[in-house]
Amino acid sequence: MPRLPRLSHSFYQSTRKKAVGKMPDNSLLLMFANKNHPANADAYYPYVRNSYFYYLTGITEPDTALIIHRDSKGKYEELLLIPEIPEWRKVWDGEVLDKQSAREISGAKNIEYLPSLVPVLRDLVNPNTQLFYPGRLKRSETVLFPEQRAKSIFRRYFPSNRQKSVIETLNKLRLVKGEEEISMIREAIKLTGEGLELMKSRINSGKVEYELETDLLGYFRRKRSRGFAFDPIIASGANSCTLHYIQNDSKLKTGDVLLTDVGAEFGGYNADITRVYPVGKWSQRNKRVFDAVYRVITSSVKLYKPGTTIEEINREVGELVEGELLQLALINSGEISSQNENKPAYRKYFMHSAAHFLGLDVHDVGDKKTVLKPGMVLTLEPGIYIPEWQVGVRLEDDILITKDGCEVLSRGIPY
Ligand SMILES: [Mn+2]
Repeated sequence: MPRLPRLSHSFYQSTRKKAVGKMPDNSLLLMFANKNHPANADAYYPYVRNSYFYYLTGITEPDTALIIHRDSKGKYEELLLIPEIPEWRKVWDGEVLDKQSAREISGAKNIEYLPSLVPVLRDLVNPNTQLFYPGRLKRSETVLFPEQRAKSIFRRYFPSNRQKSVIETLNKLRLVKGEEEISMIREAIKLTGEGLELMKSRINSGKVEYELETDLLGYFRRKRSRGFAFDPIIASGANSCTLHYIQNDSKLKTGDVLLTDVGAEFGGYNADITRVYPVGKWSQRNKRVFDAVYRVITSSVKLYKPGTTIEEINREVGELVEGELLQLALINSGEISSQNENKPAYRKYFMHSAAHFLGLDVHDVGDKKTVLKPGMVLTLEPGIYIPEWQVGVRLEDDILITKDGCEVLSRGIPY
């Protein structure tokens, strides 16, 4: 049983039953899971589940709520409210919490979506209802994000001074990396490559993805890295089609692909590298997909030069992927000629951007219209994902823009 352990839903049914046993008739308890807190760019603070909420539900997802209502006759009903997650997010996050899985984990019969919270409360609460909410945690500091802190001091003590955000200025500076910054990124990439070489030699049918994860982490830490630059994606078989697969708890099987999208941190800077390896031998079909993506990445490097933009790179890489999908007979020319320009046919199998900036943040400052200049560092990451074949291939390199073109910083890491 490689999957991560969890308690049975009957345990959570029993904790709720005990809690409601302590509540008087005509009362209601409302409790929330912890929120996911943004830290940088699109990165979040490591998520910490709320222990009280977990104790009553077993649910670890943010933005989830629990209502327990005990009526005037002592009968109680429980309702779990889960976030309404749009279908497209499943492409990135894989199996997200849905009504069925929320029911299985928590043992609660009634599951609704979070937007029904207030209507439901209005329905259940009468003027005499005793309301229960979680009390103060031990540490009760007010949480203010750094940007709000400075602003609130200015507003309070210097309300009539002119005030302006400095972020745009700092973003422009951060975009162009200095020598020292680049050498940190080089080292992060070097460690990532060495870690991957070590890991590769340990790929075996029967291993679990997290075993390979610890091989990488152990190597990075021994080399003075704080660890992973971001939650590592170590995805075998069908998992390789989930763009942000991070559970890393499936068993490797002969004939699967193993997609690893990982990076070491070094000195505060990040690498972001994707390689795809076979478990055992390549199957013919998987190898065809790999070769297609390989051709796209090798012929896209020349797009990286001063004066261009990520928007332009996306357009050209998209066209190359389109050509490969035609060859693989996954799309046909009819679909291309009738396609909507904003949602080209290739998007079905290549649904993310081909590039992002890289630096202090893995998805660093700068956007798709930023004009490239020497000193900027970006990824190049074409991919083709075919859930019906249980194979996803992405290859990703890190590239420095130079005066006359670019330098592929990760060229030493074999495909
Ligand atoms: Mn990336």
